[in-house]
Amino acid sequence: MAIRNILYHPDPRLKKSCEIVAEVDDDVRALMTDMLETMYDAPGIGLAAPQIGVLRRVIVMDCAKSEDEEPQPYCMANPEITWSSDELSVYEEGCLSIPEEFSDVERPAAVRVRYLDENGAEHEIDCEGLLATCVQHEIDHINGKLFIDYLGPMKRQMITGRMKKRKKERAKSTASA
Ligand code: GNR
Ligand code: NI
Repeated sequence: MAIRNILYHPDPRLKKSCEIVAEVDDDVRALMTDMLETMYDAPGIGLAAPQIGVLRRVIVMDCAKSEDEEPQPYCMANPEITWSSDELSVYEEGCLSIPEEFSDVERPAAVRVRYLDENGAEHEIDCEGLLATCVQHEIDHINGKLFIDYLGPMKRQMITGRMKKRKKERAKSTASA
């Protein structure tokens, strides 16, 4: 078990479409465990493998409402949206790979998702509310897409510009440390 480093936008690895998982083996299970640990530590409600530099179709989520509520971890390999509602909803989204930036994104309010769990068993579940938003955000990651890709070019460039500036500042402070 290990907390992994999260990659920050812009990074070419966050723009790649990820590889299908041929088999949910011990290697994939270890990846899922590390991803959950990294996500809870951050903290975040979801994490996709490319965010830790692993270009495979694996995501994890936990959208439990509060700290007192039971944890609701999901580990998914090869998640696929098999149905989307016509109804849309807007959430203010954030991303662990784009820290401190938040924007409204409109997406289908409900989706059905088919995936393999940590044992390789197939499931199909209906998601609504925050879980629906989160699972679409994570599936976008494994297709090389970020929530800022839904914004207009001006907003997207503003955010990317700020992220590049912070990347330089981080590089400077580690060089002088
Ligand atoms: O922690 C996260 N919060 C969040 C809030 C609204 C919509 C999506 C998300 S996912 C994000 C974690 C993350 O970056 N997952 O890829
Ligand atoms: Ni994200």
